[in-house]
Amino acid sequence: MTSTAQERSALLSKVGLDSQNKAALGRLLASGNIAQATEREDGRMQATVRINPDELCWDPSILVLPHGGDVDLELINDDLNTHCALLPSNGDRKFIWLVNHSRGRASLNLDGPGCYWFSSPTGNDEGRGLTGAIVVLGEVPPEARLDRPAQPRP
Ligand SMILES: [Cu+2]
Repeated sequence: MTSTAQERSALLSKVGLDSQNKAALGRLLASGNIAQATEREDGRMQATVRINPDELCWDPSILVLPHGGDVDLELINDDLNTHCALLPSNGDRKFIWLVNHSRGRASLNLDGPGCYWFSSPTGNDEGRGLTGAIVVLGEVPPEARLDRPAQPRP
């Protein structure tokens, strides 16, 4: 059992789960890059998420939103294969085809703090590593709060 971040990434690497086609077909979600969405003056957030060539991994694979709300995503498929993106959004998930070397835009609304996943569900790409997470920071509404210990504040 690892206890520090260094130990964790060292073991992920040693086991071969931090890249594709080593220990497993795919790499683990949490082994990819992390990025934060930027905020425009109108309060909308924006970010760019890529599929790099021959990596079968979203880049970043973890996108952090500073708070709930509207986010405009630019999705860029630099891979030689056609992919798609199934994205979380209040009301209904959004789906977009990304043929090779194309880009697309999606506007999402995620108002609740928490973790949302997104993926390319075609041809088992999810299982091969094309699964990512959007993490919305912020206060959990009182009615949704679990009786958990006080969280460290920045
Ligand atoms: Cu795909």
